[in-house]
Amino acid sequence: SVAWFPRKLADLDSFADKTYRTGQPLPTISYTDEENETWGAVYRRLTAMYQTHACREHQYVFPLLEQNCGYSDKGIPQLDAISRFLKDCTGFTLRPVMGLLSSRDFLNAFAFRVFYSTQYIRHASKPFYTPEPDCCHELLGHVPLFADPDFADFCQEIGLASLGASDQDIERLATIFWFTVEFGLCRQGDEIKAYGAGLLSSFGELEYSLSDAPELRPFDPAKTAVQKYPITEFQPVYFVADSFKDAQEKVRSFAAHSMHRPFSVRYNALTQTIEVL
Ligand code: H2B
Ligand code: FE
Repeated sequence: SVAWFPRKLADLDSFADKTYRTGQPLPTISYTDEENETWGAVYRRLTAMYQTHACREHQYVFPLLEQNCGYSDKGIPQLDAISRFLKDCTGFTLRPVMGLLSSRDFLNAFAFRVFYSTQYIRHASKPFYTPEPDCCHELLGHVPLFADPDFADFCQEIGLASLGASDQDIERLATIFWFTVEFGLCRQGDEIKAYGAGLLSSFGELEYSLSDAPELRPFDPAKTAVQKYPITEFQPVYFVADSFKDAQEKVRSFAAHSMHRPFSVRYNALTQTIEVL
């Protein structure tokens, strides 16, 4: 028998704080002036770097978020408008979450193109540092990429691989997630650009990651999955993807050949359910 894992969208309602239910509008938050100012400071500093450091997909989507979702340095945009926009682009939707989920729950949600987003913001006394995800990280780092079809497919591939996976394989997928969705670099023409949200939401590490200091290696799931990494310092090693399509193919092959899972899964987009094969 196979351990429980979510097979339909509403199964995700048992994750997180259990107050959000599939289909409900996302809660609107009233942010204080101080919170909006912190957002503004981070926004101005990061957006000034995106033209030179962010991958082309991020640069393409960002103005669309300004036009459609209220992105600006004037205040923190609301999840509901962003989730609707993403749904139209790639079928991705957002759910609110109050803190960290387990790796398994967090990754499982990607199988359904669902991303758990925090809504709070880092403290005003340290606008350029946060040890935990906050709305600057989610909305400036993650959200733009979820509007890209190839990136959405890539994320879902990791999510599908995580369904019913052993604890050890979840650990390996979480490490792949770390070096791609969080800290990934990609090749674009003869340049290297950032697509990882941990880079796109950190002024200092975004600069550092594209300098001569870190070591760059080609993305290869079997190797990337076992790479050790620090969580409170800049990464000594980054992995470079050739494209999101290529990265997706590599993760798919990794899931089929290198994971210890006695079944495979397929997503039925019409019913938003998982079929076990
Ligand atoms: N939970 C939440 N709410 N946000 C995250 O970014 C996050 C998480 N990251 N749980 C996960 C863990 C990540 O560190 C990997 C998959 O373990
Ligand atoms: Fe993140």
